[in-house]
This record gives sequence, structure tokens and C-alpha cells, in this order.
Amino acid sequence: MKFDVLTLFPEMIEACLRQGVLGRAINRGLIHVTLINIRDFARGAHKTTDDRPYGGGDGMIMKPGPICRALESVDRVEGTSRVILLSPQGKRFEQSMAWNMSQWDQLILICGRYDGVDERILLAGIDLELSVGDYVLTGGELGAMVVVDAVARLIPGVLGGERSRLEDSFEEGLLKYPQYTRPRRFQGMEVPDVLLSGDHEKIRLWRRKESLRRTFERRPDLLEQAELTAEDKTILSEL
Ligand code: 4GX
Repeated sequence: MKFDVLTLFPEMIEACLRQGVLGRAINRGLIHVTLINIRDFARGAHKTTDDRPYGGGDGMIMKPGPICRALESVDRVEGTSRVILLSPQGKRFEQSMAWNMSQWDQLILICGRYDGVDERILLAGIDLELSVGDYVLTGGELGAMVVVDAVARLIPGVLGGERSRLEDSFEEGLLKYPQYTRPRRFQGMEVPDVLLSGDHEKIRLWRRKESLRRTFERRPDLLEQAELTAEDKTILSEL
């Protein structure tokens, strides 16, 4: 899988990509990331990438030319290749989209800065506008990293144990149950007995119940979409 990130701050992305699971995935050739500095496609002595908005107002807008030329410079790989703009106006990114994208061959991510990009870029070269959440960032870079990270970990081999990909929070539309490791007693708090019992069926039931409880208490909106078994519904009615 190939990721191309168009940004004015490639160093920001580079630092993230070197770490942990993503760093290893790149070193092992499981994913490929190319960083493209939009500034390299700016013209004139000042290499400006932004300008004042037509119609007035404060704030600056990214000029269409540099982004457009940067986009044209990207090698499009065979197969499914899509151009994504990170923007608060986009469709909200969620786990189901990450799964779809993990099947694609190339994701080209454009990171905007300032108050946005010239609308004509949107009409010309962009397949999808994505928002990572309802808050305002100083640029699309952190959003692009969110997308690269969430998609890359779904690619076979990127995570060590293949189970964790599927078992994670949201994969069944529920929040994760509470988890513990050693020591058994920490600041006066004990690990729940059931987890030390060795009774796998009891443990499974306890975890499921705690998942349902947390989801019910913290994110009841998720329950509407979750795939619930008859057992789940019984547990929920008791909660
Ligand atoms: N999820 N921002 C992008 C500038 C901008 C605005 C409009 C293109 C179009 C954000 C988010 C986000 C702030 C990144 C504004 N670029 N991106 N930037 N939330 O808040 O993705």
C-alpha cells in the first residue's frame, strides 16, 4: 500500500512515521510513504503558497496552483488510487472507512494550512474530503497521520499478532473492556478475581458485559449500530 502526503510541513509527518508500528512497517516494506513538499511547487522569488481571499476577510487561502502541480507530480499506482483532502468540512472518518481504504492501493492525502484551500482544487482533483473530528486543527498534517495510522495497522503483517486487528475497540462496535497486567495489587487496587480464575468462559462473559456496560454508559450512540447477540441483549437489559 502506498501513501503520498502533500504538505507544507513534511518533517512533522516524517517524525511520526519513524516510530513504533509504522516505522517497522515501512522498514519491512509493508507500506510505502512519500512526502511531497507543496512549497517545492510554488513559484516566484517568495514561493508563496497562500493568498488573500476574494471578497475580503482575514485569514489566508492556499493557492490552487502549487497544490495542483504537487498532485500532478505524484506517481499514480495501478489499481485503486484516491485523493483525500483533510478538512473540517469533510465526511467524518471512522473505522469502517479505514477498513475500506486498507483495500486500496494508493492514498494521496492533502494537508491544508491557513483558512483552507481554493474551492477549485476540490472540484478538480479531489475524490474525498475527510474530517478526523469536529474540532479545528492548525493544519491537515495530524489528520493525515490519523488516517495513515488507522489504515496502515489494518494491512496484513503490520501488527504483529493478527488477532489484535480485529479484536480492537470499535471492531464489534463496542468499547473495550477494562484490562489489567501485573502487579496484582496496585495502589490498593486489586485485579478482578474472575481474570485470575482461569475459567475462560467466565472471563469471556465478564469482558463482554464490561464492554457493553462501558458502551452503554459512555457511548450509547454506538449501541444502535453494534451487532448484538441475544446474550448481549439480556446483559444490556440487566444493566
Ligand atoms: N479534520 N483542519 C485543515 C485547513 C483547511 C480547511 C479547509 C482544507 C480545507 C481538520 C479536521 C482540521 C483545520 C485541517 C483547517 N484545509 N482536518 N485546515 N478537523 O481541523 O481534518
